[in-house]
Amino acid sequence: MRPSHQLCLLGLLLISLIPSQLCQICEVSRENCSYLNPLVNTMVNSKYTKGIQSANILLTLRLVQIQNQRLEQQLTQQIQEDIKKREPNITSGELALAILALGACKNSSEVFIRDAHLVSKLEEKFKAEIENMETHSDNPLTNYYQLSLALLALCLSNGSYSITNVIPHFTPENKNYYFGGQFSVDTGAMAVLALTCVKRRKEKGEIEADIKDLNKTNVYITSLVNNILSAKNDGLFGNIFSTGESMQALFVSSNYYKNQRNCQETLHTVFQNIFQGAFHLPVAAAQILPALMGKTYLDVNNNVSCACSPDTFNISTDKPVSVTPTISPSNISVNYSVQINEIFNSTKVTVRKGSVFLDVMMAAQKQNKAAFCFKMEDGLWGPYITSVQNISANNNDRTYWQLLSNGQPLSQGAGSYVVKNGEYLEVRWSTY
Ligand code: CBY
Repeated sequence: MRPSHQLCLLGLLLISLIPSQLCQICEVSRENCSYLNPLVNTMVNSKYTKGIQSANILLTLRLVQIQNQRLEQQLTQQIQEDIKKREPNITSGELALAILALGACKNSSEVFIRDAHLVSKLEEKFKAEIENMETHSDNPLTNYYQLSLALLALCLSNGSYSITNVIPHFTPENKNYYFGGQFSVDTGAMAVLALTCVKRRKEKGEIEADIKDLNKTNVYITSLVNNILSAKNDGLFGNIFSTGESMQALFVSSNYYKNQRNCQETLHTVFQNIFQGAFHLPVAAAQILPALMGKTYLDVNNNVSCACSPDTFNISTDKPVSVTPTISPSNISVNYSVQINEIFNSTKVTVRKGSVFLDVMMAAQKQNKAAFCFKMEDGLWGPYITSVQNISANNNDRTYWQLLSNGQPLSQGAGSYVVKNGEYLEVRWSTY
């Protein structure tokens, strides 16, 4: 554990002890530690029922050494059971996160990872992603965020992959870094972490690679970092939900946070968002907390024993800020439409004040099933709309149902976005 991290956890060391090489990391100082309490409380006090999908939460608990044995045990068990039950259908990114979380520090899951052959299963899933790209016009089975997670987990857990075959797929020119023409900062950040892991292992002589491949890796990292930096807005990268992982990418591969002003700018906006309750979903809290405590996914180290530091966060047992906002008795009315190419189906619906996008979709469906019927799947980020009017999203065609308000794409899902009176809401059949 780095000294400055201990400061946050234990409040023991003086700032002057922090070695200067750590200046590239932008983490919350000891006196501001309490700003992180809402994030920790959300993670610790939420109900987890989603099996392997909760791997992201366990990974963060272990990385930042939040001691909660009951929760760690519960999540570990759920993840292992889900792997046994759903293995062939688990995606590459889910399995990668599970391997990272279960093996984040020295613990008894090591045996499970080995006996269930998780690393070789991930190698297979990674290959299948690349094969799908070869047969489906460069489209992976899932997406590049997951492909990057898979490469990262393989790199950290000594899995095998051919650098010469894999690295060219990560060229920043690849369309999979872009959704609807816009650079996906989350995806770029995860790719930087994965490529930096490969680069470091090669530099340390732990893996063999051609010098040409190493040079390519360096060029790709630099270019992806520049794309992340170009997506800067008010100290955030992309939006608030991509900032944590972007910070991690910048920590491991750039000097951006050497400048304290850059760090203060990011932390200021992140704190504001914490106050406003932006991180009410445990996954959102889990994805930003490591960076705020100066940690990155590259710190996953299965040789370090799992934490036994005292609880220093003020973990309350209160329920976290509710996901469903308090519904007040007054009603609001919004416009809702479904757009498929040039065809629009529009309606006006009345919902309770404080309702979310999904409530509007359900009210419209009740009004007119033929025009507004839809299906969804429950994920870590809440409901994901899979089909509307029986037209389904498909990764091989890069199609999905986009959510918009007043013509602008939303940065929250259907279960989180709180609608306003008079707003024009839309689900649009789109390609990404
Ligand atoms: N995780 C994944 O595989 C998801 C990767 C991710 C890059 C993710 C964002 C980033 C993250 N940190 O987890 C991602 N979204 C992807 C890849 C996608 C595509 C999914 C299809 C595929 N090929 O796998 C796709 C279709 C482009 C997509 N996201 C769509 C949407 C919209 C969902 C609408 C619907 N049909 O329900 C939506 C709502 C955007 C819109 N306006 O339509 C959307 N995503 C959002 C807002 C988000 C953010 C969620 C933020 C929040 N608070 O709810 C996101 C964090 C995330 C999840 N998407 Co996508 C990005 C952000 O805003 N920073 C790995 C797995 C193991 O867990």
